[in-house]
Amino acid sequence: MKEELIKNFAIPGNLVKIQPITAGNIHKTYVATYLEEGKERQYLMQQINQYVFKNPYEVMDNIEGITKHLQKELEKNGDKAHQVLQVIQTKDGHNMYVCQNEAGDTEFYRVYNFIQHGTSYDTTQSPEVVHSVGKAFGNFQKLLKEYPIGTLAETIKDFHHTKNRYTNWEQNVEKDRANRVKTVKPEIDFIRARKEVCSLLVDKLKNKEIPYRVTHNDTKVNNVMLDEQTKDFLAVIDLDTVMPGSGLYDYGDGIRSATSNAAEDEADLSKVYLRMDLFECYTDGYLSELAPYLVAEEVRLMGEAIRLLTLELGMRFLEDYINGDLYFKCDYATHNLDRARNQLKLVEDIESKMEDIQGYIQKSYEKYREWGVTKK
Ligand code: GN1
Ligand code: MG
Repeated sequence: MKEELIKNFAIPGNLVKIQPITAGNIHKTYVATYLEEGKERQYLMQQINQYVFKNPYEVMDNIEGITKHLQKELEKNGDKAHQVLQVIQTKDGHNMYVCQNEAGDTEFYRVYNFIQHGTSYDTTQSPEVVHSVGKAFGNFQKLLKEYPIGTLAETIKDFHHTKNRYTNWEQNVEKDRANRVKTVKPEIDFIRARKEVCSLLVDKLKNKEIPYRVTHNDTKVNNVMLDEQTKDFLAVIDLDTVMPGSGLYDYGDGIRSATSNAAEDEADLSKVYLRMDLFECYTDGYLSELAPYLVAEEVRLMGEAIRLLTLELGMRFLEDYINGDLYFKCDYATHNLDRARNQLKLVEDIESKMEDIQGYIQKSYEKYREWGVTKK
């Protein structure tokens, strides 16, 4: 079945095998191996999750535009060290294959090249890796700073609109669809006590105190491919949520993901805290690429953004648990609850370290801003 599907794409050589893999929380993903002139090459086929992405056409048009721009930037800079995700076209020249399944529902498939010599990490304790991941996302935003932002579709409406997310979350607590609210009272109280925090970045954007930028919006550590040997970054992947947003979403979510001491679903909360050493590595990597392009208000809000984005995800996991696990893929009954508790514990820890966090950001920013200016 999947063999038949991938044959609709213009991939050179012969298909050797295609296998499902567990990657990400959203799409169904398969790795296909092709033999081309004696060499094996791998490709990634994904079935787009339509519960999450209501308009796959917009998703793929965004991604095609972004990847072409990134490719041009690399060529312009003579950059041979980095790669860009490539959208493989179908044999009849489309960026997706659209078909009907047996039940008569429409399905959408896309294929990407596999980043050569690349590896990614779901969690890491390596300072080198964390520095490279920070650098990768800083570089991504830098390369897209001239991209015509108005041409990008909003692939998930109000994705990081934490204020609206809070309102929806309250409504879902009220509905209590899966009859689970009674089991999560302390978590609900924790989030309610932080209601005001949820408005911070959306209000700043609205008042034009910080600019809209082309942002990735899902800066998880495993969304960067690194060189297996050197651990330098090769490419940023998972471009479904590239949209207009605040650069602070990317920084906050990146620190949340890359610098926690434990996996996102670790249930032993004593292991969950922000590692200051890793936080410093990520921040240096990020600002070494981006510092000269940031406005002062963005820098001032970076620490708060870490707290906000972590709170937002904690709220999303809890909401999905309350709703009966409709959005995130789950491996067991309380998976979303463990994820939510994990993120809320991280919020608490970030709050206790906020002064040191923002102090370091300021220091690192001063260093790389000077560096950026003198280097030009
Ligand atoms: C999802 O697809 P993946 O696993 O990279 C989610 C992110 C969450 C993340 C948490 C489109 O990302 O927003 O931060 O899970 N993506 C979407 O693990 O909702
Ligand atoms: Mg991903």
